[in-house]
Amino acid sequence: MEGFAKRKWVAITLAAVILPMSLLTTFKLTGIIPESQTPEIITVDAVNWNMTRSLHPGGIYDIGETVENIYATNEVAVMLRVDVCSYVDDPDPVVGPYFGRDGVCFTLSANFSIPKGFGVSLVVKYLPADDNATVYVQTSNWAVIKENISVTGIKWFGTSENEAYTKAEILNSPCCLDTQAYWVFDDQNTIDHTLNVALEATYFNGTTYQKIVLPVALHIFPDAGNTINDPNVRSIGCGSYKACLCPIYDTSDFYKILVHESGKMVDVHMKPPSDADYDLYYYDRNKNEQAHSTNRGNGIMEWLAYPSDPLGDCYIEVRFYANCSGKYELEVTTYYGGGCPFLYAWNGQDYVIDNNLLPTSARSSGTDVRSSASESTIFILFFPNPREFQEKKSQENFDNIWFPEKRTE
Ligand SMILES: [Ca+2]
Ligand SMILES: [Ca+2]
Ligand SMILES: [Ca+2]
Repeated sequence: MEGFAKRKWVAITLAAVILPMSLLTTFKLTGIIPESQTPEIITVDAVNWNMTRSLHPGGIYDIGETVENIYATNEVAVMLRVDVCSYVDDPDPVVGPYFGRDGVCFTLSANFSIPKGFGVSLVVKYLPADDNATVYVQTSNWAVIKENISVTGIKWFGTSENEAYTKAEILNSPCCLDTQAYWVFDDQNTIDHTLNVALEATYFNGTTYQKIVLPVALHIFPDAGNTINDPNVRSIGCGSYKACLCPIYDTSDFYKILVHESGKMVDVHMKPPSDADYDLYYYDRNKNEQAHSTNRGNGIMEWLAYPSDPLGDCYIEVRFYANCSGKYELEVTTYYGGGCPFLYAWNGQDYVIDNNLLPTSARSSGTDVRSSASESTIFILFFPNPREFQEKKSQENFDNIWFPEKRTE
């Protein structure tokens, strides 16, 4: 009897161990309980944003720009949105997190949604790329909004050697994490900075674990020089740029445009703040002014186009004229324009390019614009490039067309 009882308990013990293990294995094999595994990592291309700093002691600039990186399939949707709110220049030395240093305040929103399977975790990482900047993540309750997640860890400051982060467990789908952070610079407006922000979303899709990595890279550059011979004249190519101007300290920003292609036009737009009047100037490689766009009035966009010089760099100046400090936007493009500024004119049947204009007769230089077309020609619209014209022309309602500048003669 004793031997039978012992065998019975051994059998029960074995069953108690083996049966759950078998069931566990079965459930894992059938996917009822997913086996924990190293997730497959999908890294999306980074979305970049840039701005230059200003030279305005005590100045606060509203930036109001959004940078988004999104990954969306039938399986999952993940989004990282960074709203760059403001730039603060040399603030009060006793008030944190800046303590007299300049920096950028931004809010961040991490969103996750999955129709099947389940989410595991959201991790937001902040990594300054250089030694002269620090990132501070807001931990106050008022600055952290959570839906269907549980925050499991925050490292509230980060340097180039130790990233800051917010880690959260996903409780349900959809879920989101909204928070705020400050990117603060230790240098005196002399070096470039980059902050790499990334959202890592891990989930189980019913078959395997996946991790989506969504990077956003923020770039901040020193103020562009106030004179054409300043060592901080900023070299740029085609693209969109943001920067600030203010009276007294930052009255001009000079850019060197690196386009050395024969027959191409350099096309420059500048949009000032709605409460400021800024102007645009163009200089050749010998630093002689060749064109300008100097409309009067707040918020008026400036535009000019000029043939690129295959032998050297040209220069662009954005100059403060009147009223408020603020952020302007600069856009540089190039196109083959036949060496002359052009406009579109109505020839009685269609809109056609009329580029029989001298380079110095760009409307921004104030010279009269004349056409070689027939007397029936009616000047209708000024467009900076053919692509933009075709896009606008395809719209049915011409009342909505954007006019870079209306002819005033
Ligand atoms: Ca500036
Ligand atoms: Ca400047
Ligand atoms: Ca102006």
